[in-house]
Amino acid sequence: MLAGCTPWPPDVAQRYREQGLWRGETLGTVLRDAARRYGSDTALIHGDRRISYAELDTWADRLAAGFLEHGVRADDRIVVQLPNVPEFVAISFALMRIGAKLVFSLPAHRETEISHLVELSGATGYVLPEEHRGFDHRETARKVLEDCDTLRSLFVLGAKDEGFVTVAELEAATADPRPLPEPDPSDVAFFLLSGGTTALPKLIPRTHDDYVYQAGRAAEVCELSAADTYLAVLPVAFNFAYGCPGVIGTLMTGGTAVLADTPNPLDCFPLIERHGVTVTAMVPSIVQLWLEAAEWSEDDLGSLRLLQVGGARMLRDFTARIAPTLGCSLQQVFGMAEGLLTFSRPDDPAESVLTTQGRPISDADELRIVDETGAALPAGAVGELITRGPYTLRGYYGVPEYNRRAFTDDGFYRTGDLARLTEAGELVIEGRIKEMIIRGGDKISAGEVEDHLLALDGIAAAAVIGVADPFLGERISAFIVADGPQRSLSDLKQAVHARGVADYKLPDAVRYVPELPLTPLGKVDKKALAASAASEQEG
Ligand code: OOB
Repeated sequence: MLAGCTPWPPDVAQRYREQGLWRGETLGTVLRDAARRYGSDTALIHGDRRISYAELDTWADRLAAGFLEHGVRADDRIVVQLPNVPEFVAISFALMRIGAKLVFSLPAHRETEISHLVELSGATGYVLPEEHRGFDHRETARKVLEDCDTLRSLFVLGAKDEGFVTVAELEAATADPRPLPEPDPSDVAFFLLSGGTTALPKLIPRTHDDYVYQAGRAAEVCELSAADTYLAVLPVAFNFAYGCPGVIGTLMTGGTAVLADTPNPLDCFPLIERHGVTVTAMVPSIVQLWLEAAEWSEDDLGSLRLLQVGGARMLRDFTARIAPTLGCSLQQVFGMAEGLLTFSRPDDPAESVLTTQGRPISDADELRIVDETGAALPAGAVGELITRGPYTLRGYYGVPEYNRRAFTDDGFYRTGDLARLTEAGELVIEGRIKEMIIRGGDKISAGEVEDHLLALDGIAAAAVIGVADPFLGERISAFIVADGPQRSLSDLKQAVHARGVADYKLPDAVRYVPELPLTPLGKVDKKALAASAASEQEG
């Protein structure tokens, strides 16, 4: 495995292989096999473009030759920042076939994030779009090239420009007829970014073995087949849309992946009707938009059979609206770029689907709920979720000090999520440990206060954060999007109090906002809320 990454212990790896979980296949061969089986079937759709399995396969080979010709080698780290376009998929397979390690960056990333990723990974190359949503990424690329010593090559999807190799130039390379040396399936295929809300992202090494297993297993649980059409609503660089089962799982089962430019229902609903989309995945804030749009939209969503929703907490009132409004089954998903996935299953009891995040996708996933001392808690008790398994990382890239805190001695990843397990083994996420507000010594889960606020009439959305306070250490600050009359702070406190809640959990301050700030992935951006609370305090 690439230096700086933490391999699974040899006996564990051997067990995963013996159990047939790790198949010893690279993602590059997975596409090769799919092209053999599904040849002329449509693999990808974007706008008016349709790309067959066979075309995608040879395209990836041509691009691989192009990258080699332009100096990319096995083990080079390459930051890839592309929107949802077929080139994203072809380029990712091309680099994986060479054995180069992709670092998936999001379209919303700017100079700070890209420099950080290049430095953290020691990247030698950066693949970018010329322009995306009105932003010229070439400017960023030039600055990053100047600032980061390791970076040598800039690859642009767009017109020829000084200092850039275009994707068209890569495609024009003549493939060496000799087959490329096959990368080691147990080695890193790419790096995903941690969704850390407090710091810049860390790099999560994902191996061919672990990711082929994850995407394939996720596809099985979703009962994907060649008859399915998956709509990539979220950025494909996001684990959820890439391989849970996402685009990779769809390609493994012979289906078609449609790439959406935005998650907006105005873009997505017509795609569902036009291509007969059967499955898609999104975060709750996008579902909210879809539910509103479905009320008036005339697009036919009848083909949709499964909607995967995950990434942030949802209340039962909300989950209960999804299936009836969109006319498909809801699947709750708890996931993380680090690995572990839990899905509710099509045949789970209706109430479980509405109120739990389902069960792990693999029997080999190990989940424990532990207290502050690390002692395991019984079913029903809330504590920190820790996990290990065949597709959950054993260490972030190049941060040994941090890894000592983020993992237990026996290799469990400390998720930082507060959760409980039901008697039936379903996971229920209750909040984030780091979103624990410590107010005058009392510990309060932000999620719990948010749930109480959301249960009141006239509140469409609520986010709660801790704000530094000279007397209490922290006080509870609530940001509310109202869809009814706004309550004064004292009325709000009374209303929450009337729900039978301890006084120390009542908000100390409330601010009404037109909407909550969201991260690029559509989760509430608590960092932005904290910054706005801090600037108000100063002012
Ligand atoms: C997904 O991945 P990340 O890496 O962006 O974020 C992971 C974190 C989890 O640790 C948890 O705090 C939160 O997001 N989360 C949820 C959740 N699913 C994820 N919190 C409550 N309920 C859920 N259902 O967000 C992600 C990756 C793959 C599939 C789905 C989501």
